[in-house]
Amino acid sequence: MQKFLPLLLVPIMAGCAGMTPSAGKTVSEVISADLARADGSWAGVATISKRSDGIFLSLEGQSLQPGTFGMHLHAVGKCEAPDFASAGGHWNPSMKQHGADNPMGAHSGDLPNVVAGSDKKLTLEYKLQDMQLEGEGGFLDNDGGSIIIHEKADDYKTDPSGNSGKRIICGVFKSGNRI
Ligand SMILES: [Cu+2]
Repeated sequence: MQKFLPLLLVPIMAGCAGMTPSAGKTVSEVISADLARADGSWAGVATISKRSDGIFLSLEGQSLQPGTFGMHLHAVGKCEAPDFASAGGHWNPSMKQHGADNPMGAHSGDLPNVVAGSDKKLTLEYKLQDMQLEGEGGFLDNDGGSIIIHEKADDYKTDPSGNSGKRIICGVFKSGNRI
């Protein structure tokens, strides 16, 4: 099991150190994950930012086939190709079932589907409603956390993964790549 250094809050004031947060929002912490495909090629960057107005996930992906893809936060910060099974199941500290449309749902790591257009790019900024980064059950616990993009759209109800198919892109969030 991979161990990470104790988490530190890195104060970053709006407007300095090259950060360009939304006007008037103080960013207290940013962690990022490089996204890679099973063949190792780079697919973009995902970022989690702790801001004065909440915790946000941003995503910039590239070179995808146009389409709609399921995406989730997974429980383990390990992306081993080719199937990325090493990332474990969805981050689910409250032991619910999958999907916002599932009466027994949802996982804390459930996210909206993402859409790549004809430019093959993905762009997203999403407020994580149910995010806890540190502490007991936190996303960045000792084995870290990851983000996975799947080959198909998530139906938002089928346990455990919304019928979203194979894991095609994976990225690891961890303390060591905070910026
Ligand atoms: Cu998933």
